[in-house]
Amino acid sequence: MRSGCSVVAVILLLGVACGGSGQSTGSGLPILQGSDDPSVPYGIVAIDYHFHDAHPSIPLDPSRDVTFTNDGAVTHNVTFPELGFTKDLPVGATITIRNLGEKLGGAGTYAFFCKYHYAAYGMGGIIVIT
Ligand SMILES: [Cu+2]
Repeated sequence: MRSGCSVVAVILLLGVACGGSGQSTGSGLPILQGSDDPSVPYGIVAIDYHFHDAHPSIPLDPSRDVTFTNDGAVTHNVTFPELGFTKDLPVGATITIRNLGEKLGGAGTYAFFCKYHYAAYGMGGIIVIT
């Protein structure tokens, strides 16, 4: 007597790569790391020493909230020169900027950076507002 046991293989597609591939939105990517659901905040994750999903961001509605989460091992920072906004992002912390595109001034591309690691590592990103 055998017990029929079927194994279901679950393949996890992980690892949306960092550098260079951030511009392909909606072109066949099976999984977007940053949510494309306009009803939830757009999430950007800081690691050491990079901002995921901000090279550039997907085009965001001006009313979209944007979160920055530090998934790295050291304190990072989020600075938007246009806004005069600069805030430290401790390990494990998340900050939310509501209606980011409205605050930035509407359609356009806007640079932000980590003030601690921009010079040494180029730790910055681009927000695209539609
Ligand atoms: Cu940093």
